[in-house]
Amino acid sequence: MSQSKYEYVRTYEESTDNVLLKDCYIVVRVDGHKFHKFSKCHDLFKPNDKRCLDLMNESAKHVMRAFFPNIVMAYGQSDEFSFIIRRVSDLYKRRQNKITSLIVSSFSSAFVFYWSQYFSNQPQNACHQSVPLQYPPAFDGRCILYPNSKVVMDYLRWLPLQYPPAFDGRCILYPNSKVVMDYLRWRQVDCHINNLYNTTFHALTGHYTKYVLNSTDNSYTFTPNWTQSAGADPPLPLTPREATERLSKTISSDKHEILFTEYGINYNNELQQFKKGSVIVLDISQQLMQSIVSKNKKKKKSLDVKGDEEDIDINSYLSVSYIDVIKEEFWSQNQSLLT
Ligand SMILES: Nc1nc2c(ncn2[C@@H]2O[C@H](COP(=O)(O)OP(=O)(O)OP(=O)(O)O)[C@@H](O)[C@H]2O)c(=O)[nH]1
Ligand SMILES: [Mg+2]
Repeated sequence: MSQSKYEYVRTYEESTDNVLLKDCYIVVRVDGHKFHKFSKCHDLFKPNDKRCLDLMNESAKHVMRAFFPNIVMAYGQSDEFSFIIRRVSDLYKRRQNKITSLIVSSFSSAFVFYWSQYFSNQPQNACHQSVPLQYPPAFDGRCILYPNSKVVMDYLRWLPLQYPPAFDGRCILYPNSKVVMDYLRWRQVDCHINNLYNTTFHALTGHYTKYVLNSTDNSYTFTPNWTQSAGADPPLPLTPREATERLSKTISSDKHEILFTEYGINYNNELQQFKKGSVIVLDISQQLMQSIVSKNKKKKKSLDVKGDEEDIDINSYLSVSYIDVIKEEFWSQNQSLLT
């Protein structure tokens, strides 16, 4: 094919298309852009909205399926998710731009795609059809009878996206498994510190949402603004400024004490998902990995691009838990993860 005279501009791309150093773990972290505003606009429950955190997990699982089997683990809390890519991965020939941009965009579109499953009981797309107006609209009113509180709650949970959310992304290289473990410990400590602060802050301001989990079927009930009705004589809610001032010189044990003595909240009973964040592991045996590698070799495909894994139910290899990754125990039980 003959080349146009403008073809030379392509050479300029090479200088910014970094190839990531071999034999290092690649970590890509996505983070919600201005999620403070996003959560306010969508009236998310404080300090944690389980619907949003579950949606983040669903979006992360989509990314792990899309790049199967390159991402061995993911960790998420608040509006962020970190993806750990195998040390020996040759995903997109380790081109940084390609890897970061694809992970961020897959995550963002999954977040929008699955939104209605978590924030609505309406069929997909029902709330997003936009049809040009043909004539001035009129509104009717309707009265609906619901037989029980579950259906009323489902109705109230119906919440269309108000605007397209965005996520930023960054890519970091780590030279060995110890630093990757410390990276994940760093994110989990951050989750713990922020969650304890936010839980106490929103208790003080009266906006704390209490969740009760039914561990037999994983269903849950929740009560927004719970502290306003806590006990017979609940403390008066503070303004955000007063709450910030009250917490300014407190240490961790002070916050536990405020929660327990003033509101009857035992922080230890908060959902593990809120206290620890979400850990998603690709639990795939070396044997299965080997068979995928050899199958792809036969088809002259490398591990970098997802092969024909239609026969594999990838979801069955993805496990979500709210486990401690700071202690050694997790790592000794998952020794093959960071090989
Ligand atoms: N109410 C509520 N807010 C949440 C929840 N998860 C995340 N957020 C909000 O998301 C913010 C995430 O923090 P940051 O990433 O530091 O802040 P940001 O506003 O996203 O700013 P940038 O990341 O710099 O764009 C928190 O401060 C909360 O305001 C949730 O479950 N409920
Ligand atoms: Mg953010």
